[in-house]
Amino acid sequence: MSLLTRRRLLRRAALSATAAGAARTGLAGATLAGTAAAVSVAGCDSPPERTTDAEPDGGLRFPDGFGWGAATSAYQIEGAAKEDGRGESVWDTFSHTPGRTRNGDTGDVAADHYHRYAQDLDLMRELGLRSYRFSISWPRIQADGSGRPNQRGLDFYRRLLDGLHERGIAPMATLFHWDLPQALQDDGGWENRDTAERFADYADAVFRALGDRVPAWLTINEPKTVVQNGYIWGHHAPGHQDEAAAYLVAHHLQLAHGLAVQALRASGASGRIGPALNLHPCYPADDSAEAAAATRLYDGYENRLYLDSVFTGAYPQDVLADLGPDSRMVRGVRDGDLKIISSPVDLLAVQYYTPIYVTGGGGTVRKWPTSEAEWQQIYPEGMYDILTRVTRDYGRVPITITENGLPCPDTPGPDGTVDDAGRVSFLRDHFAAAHRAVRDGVPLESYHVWSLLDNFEWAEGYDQRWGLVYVDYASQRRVLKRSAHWYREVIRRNGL
Ligand code: GCO
Repeated sequence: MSLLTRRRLLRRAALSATAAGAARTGLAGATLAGTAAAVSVAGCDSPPERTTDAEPDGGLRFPDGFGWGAATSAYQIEGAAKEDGRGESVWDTFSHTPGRTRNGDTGDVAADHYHRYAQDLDLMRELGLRSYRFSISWPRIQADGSGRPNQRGLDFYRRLLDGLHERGIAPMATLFHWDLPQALQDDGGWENRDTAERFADYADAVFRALGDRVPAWLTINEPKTVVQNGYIWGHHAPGHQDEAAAYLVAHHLQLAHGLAVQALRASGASGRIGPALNLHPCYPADDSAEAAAATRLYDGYENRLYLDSVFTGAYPQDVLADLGPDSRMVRGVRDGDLKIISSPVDLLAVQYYTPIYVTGGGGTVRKWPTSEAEWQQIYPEGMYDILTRVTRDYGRVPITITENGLPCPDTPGPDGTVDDAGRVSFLRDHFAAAHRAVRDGVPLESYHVWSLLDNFEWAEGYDQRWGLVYVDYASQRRVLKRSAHWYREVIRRNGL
């Protein structure tokens, strides 16, 4: 791996480790070593411009039938970790490993959605959601990642899907949101090319069982996060720090995506399908030629590695050159792989949280205040930039936003309400940026706020609250936050 890349990754690891450390020790607003300036936690305490959110302003109308929605994932909300034949996932192993998650939190119970899904479906109807993006737990369908599907697991998702249809809410199902069956990890996980084949078999089983109920499928949630957090920095499952393996994992995740697309077509199921990518607009931190060059390569690792392979059938040459011909990734690509990966898709799921500012040395600096999540700079303009860039560079593939949101220190007041005014401001600004992109020709179909419910935020456990709906984990009581009431009005008016 080139010196630039190594320096970049090591610096990001240091920044990330500092951030994780800062977050873990509650120094969430701390000045991080090496950043350009002190950052403060914002986005949650900035009051909305208007005195009331009950009636969003007029003026910004979205296209008729726009798919206002919310998103979740199986391991983060379901709980019932050992129920009805569910097998172990890498996140069960990781969260039960001392020191891996904040306070030792696990997804054993989470928001108990497996048992409370009917109540949560009613909440979605109360909000007026048009669309709901969730994920299917692979170990609930195949306990060990292969073989005959678990009927009780399939039955849970049938009940959930039927409940969505009964309430007029369109389902969008993610096949893989990081909960790889542990048995497959024991066989090498995503470093093992066979796992991509196992994923295709699992996808086929799900398409055949549920394909008549699901109009939109997403294949792999955020392959980049599995690569970076799971294999470079190690603070996500499986917790490896192996840069050489990381980009071979990227290739196998992309291959799994392509094989699942082909499996859907072969199954005869009628739904649409596409990837779910967290895309970070990358900007030079200064106007030097070095920063421009470093930003280009950074964008290659952050965005083009995943977009180019799916939409152009080739990995970006600058990234391949930077990795080197002897890298495990380059050596792992076989003839025909990129043709599989670039099997035509019907939609692209974009997940936008933060921009990245790149220095001439290939490091990163912070330019905007962050949310409670130290890695999240609050920059609504980045939503406009990434949406218009994708349409400009990759054509008019229909786009759905499947994640956008922020964590806030939400606590119920004396009257029991949860006043997350900052989340209202954040969402309003990002909706407005998305509206500008639509006005400028981006074929945006829907927008899923992350997240419907407060949930298990991976290594941060339950300390970060991202939901429109507050979850009291002791009682599992749900409380609609101010942002949920505001969002309901946005949906009713189809705009701001
Ligand atoms: C991700 C995941 C979600 C996270 C959310 C907040 O994008 O990392 O898809 O599971 O919980 O993004 O970090």
